[in-house]
Amino acid sequence: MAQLSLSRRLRRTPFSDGVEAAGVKAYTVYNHMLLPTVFRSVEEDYRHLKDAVQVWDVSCERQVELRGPDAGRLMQLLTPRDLRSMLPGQCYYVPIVDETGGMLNDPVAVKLSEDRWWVSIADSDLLYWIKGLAYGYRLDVLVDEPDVSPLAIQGPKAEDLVAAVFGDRIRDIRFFRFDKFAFEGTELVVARSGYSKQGGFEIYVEGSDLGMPLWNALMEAGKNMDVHAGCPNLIERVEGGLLSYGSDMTDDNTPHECGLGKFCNTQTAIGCIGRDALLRVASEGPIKQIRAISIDGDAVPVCDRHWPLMAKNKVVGRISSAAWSPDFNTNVAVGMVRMTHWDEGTELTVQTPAGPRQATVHENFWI
Ligand code: THG
Repeated sequence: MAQLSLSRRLRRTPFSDGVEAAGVKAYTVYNHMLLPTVFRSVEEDYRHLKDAVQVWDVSCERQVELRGPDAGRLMQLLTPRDLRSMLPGQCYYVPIVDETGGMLNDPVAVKLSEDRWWVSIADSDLLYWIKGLAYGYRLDVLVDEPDVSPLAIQGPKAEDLVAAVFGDRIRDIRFFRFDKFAFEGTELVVARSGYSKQGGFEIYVEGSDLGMPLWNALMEAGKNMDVHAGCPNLIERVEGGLLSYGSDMTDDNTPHECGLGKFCNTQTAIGCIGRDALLRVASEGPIKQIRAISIDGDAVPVCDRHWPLMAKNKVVGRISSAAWSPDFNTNVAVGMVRMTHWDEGTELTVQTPAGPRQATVHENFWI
């Protein structure tokens, strides 16, 4: 396999020295930044994530900061999720849509105060859309990308590790809430969240200089907990049904097609740019939707293009992510399936690069 050429365009992170010292074996590029994908092997990393605790360099989850009197109004322009009841200290998973109802991103919104928000983005250049809206609507708000880099602590021992560094008060943080905790004299936002179903925290590291000291403190405190550097794990996130923007959905999809209807309150999200378009699709319901799919046979190859899903000789959907699951002893996958074939138990054929395989549609993911 060829190598990935590095340059200043492909950004390093405040934790890159630690990631390299931990023996990173592969990266992907996400928001023009390095994102580790493998340390020992995808399967070993998976086992360790489910059994112990990992420290993840997810700096590539860049923050778009909205600051000023119109920050809340701008935030509601972006999403069909009703934000009126959201309080400072809360995080919301928010679909972001354009004027056609197409998904532009699926970030975590962090409400720091009434007039200050962070939008913790997935892999698309959302900054320019938000800046354009702020300018076009002549809003009194500053929009930029601050020097904030999330570091995730994930796994069953995550709470013990984070408590060892920040103190027992960390245990009081509820899911998708945050509080502030001091590290070397700087107050940092620490939330109970993260891109795994194993539980854990995300530390929003403000100021790159703090990166390696914090990385080292966590590694030192976790020595007796089998802590290791890790990263979002393909197998675990497919088992858990965590979607990947750009892979599982694009601006061609509505939130309803992505199964994100539960994060939309389109009727009451007054202001949302895509509201009229989404009210139309929400009334009828989508005609295709993301589903969990199991694929029979031995381990499938990496899914780096759509794999057609067939019923008889007709294409009725496509697979977008797939991996062998040791715990479920089958290939787990994410796919978009037409309404006529999306019911639980529907049997289809998937055309993989390793040949045709039998596949089964499920209404729920594995975790
Ligand atoms: N954390 C932060 N920023 C992020 C991600 C993250 N930015 C990029 C990417 N991940 C955005 N996508 C997601 C997808 C899923 C979730 C979070 C961000 C997620 N979903 C939970 C679930 O589906 O079970 C919970 C959602 C809820 O109940 O509100 O956590 O991971 N900072």
